[in-house]
Amino acid sequence: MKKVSRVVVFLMAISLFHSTECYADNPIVQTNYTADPAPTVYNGTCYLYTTHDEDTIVNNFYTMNDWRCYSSTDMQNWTDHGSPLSYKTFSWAQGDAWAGQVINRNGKFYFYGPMTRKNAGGARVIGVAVSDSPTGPFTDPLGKPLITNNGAQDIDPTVFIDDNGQAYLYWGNGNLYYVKLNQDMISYSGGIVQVSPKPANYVEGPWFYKRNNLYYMVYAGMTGGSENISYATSNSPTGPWTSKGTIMGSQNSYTNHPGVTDYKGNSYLFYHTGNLPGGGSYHRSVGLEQFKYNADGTIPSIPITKNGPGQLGNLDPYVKTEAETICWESGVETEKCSEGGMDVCNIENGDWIKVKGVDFGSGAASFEARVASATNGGNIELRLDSETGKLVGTCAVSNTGGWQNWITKSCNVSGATGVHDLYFKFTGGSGYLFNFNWWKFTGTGITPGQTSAFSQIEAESYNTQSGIQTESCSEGGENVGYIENGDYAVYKNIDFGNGAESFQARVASSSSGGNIEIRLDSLTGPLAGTCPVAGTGGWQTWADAMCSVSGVSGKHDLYLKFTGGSGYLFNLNWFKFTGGSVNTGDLKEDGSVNEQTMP
Ligand code: FUB
Repeated sequence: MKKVSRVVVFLMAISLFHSTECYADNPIVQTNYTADPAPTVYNGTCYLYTTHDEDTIVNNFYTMNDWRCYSSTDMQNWTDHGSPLSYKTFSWAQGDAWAGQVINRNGKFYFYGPMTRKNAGGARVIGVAVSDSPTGPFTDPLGKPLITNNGAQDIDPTVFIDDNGQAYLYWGNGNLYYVKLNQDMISYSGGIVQVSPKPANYVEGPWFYKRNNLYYMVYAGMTGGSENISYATSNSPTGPWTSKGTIMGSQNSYTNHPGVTDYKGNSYLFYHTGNLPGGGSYHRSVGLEQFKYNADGTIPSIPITKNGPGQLGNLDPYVKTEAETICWESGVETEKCSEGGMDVCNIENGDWIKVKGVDFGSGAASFEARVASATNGGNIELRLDSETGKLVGTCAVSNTGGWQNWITKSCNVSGATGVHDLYFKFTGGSGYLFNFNWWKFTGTGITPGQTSAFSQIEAESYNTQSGIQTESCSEGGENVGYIENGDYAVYKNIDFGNGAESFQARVASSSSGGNIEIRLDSLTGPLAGTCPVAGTGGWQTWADAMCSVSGVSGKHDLYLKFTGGSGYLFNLNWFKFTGGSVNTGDLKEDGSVNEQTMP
């Protein structure tokens, strides 16, 4: 969605929701105007495909070039996957990327969508595209439309595979049509059938599915000059259809459009309204409501709410989360990220992101953010429960040399325990401040005394760090990498009990290595030992490096300070201390490492 003045957003939000809760959770996407929702569940995640109303409306009509994809595992925080395809995916299409749907068959994802055809007088047709991933990219396997029937009416395909493997494609504006798709999902057998009689007040936007042996056709019907959502049922996939009435009206939009799915044992209706600031019939936004089928399988009337459904479980802040996983935001946008996926961009002073229902458990100690900036940067304020709520940390971001030059910044956190809505409030000077790719908190650790120096400690479980990054490790999980001279990692509250005598580190290096200085309680604190790390022949060729330590017992904050020459020194997967003496590799006792234990 194009940035509008924050004052305008505020006033519009107040007038829209007539409530002090201006920042409600419907519509579920605020960075774009989205319409025509099409959900599908795959591998435990709910994927939502939408159409996209462009910010700039041309000829006072639907201005739509691409489809978008979002996903959620809690139905409140939605991750933006960008655009998996557009009308330009189809060489024969000239525009009008209208309501589509994606279905998974045999590990492939098939998208069906209407477009206007080039050199065909504006005729609408339906194309099919295929991908190996729910988030695309999709390609056109036919190089031509799949459905060309009645130029004005061939829109809004809905697809369903019955228990016997027969797939059906229904579609149509004004009239409802279907074909039986072949197993390949990109061709059909038999003719195009027009449904007669069509369901009562049928206009467009059909959504076809089956539940408990009953077939449902949910669709956009018409009453009182704007579209409602109505439905019909049948005992057969090809009808006849019994009209069951209207389940939802419309709000601030001429059209409405259903997408129905079950997810984690609940039933959901996706729809669209004109309820974002700047919204209307050509600036629509997808909303979401949970509902319960009546005992006889009928669908109750479903009101449009501002809060949407309940959150399905809390979000874990201690795993890496995409910055574009958003419940609500103010002012930011998203774009393709050079590190894959999307990042949050166009961040200006005062903008913010809300992430709902974050469980900090017994407490967070530090925060990491993957950021990039071509300007002077700014700050990420970490606040609880509102954008002006309790400040639990501030992460300063400086210039990184480019909008896609990514670094990981970390900062201390205190006072974040239990479940809260987490707000990232962005502050700084004027203009765009920085881009934001992902974030992660680190906990205060287990109860003091439980982090034993003698257990294997993952290098990436640090509380704070300087200069390093995490990456995926060939031995599983993650390792710390990109270590340069002077970088360090801090592990709080490590219990050395009655005393440690040796240190063992799992390391890999494609260069000549460096040293790990083992220091207590500060970066310049007592030096308990220095562990030399030699080259191992590769950044993922792992070996054990060892050294003796002395003068360390009881509980300390452990500082691992990395020293060496220029460039990247080595990677660190894990480390641990032992109570006995070790072979340090200095077999000749000449002060240098003559051998390290290889894997
Ligand atoms: O979004 C463009 C068209 O408007 C869709 O294809 C219809 O269902 C209606 O929502």
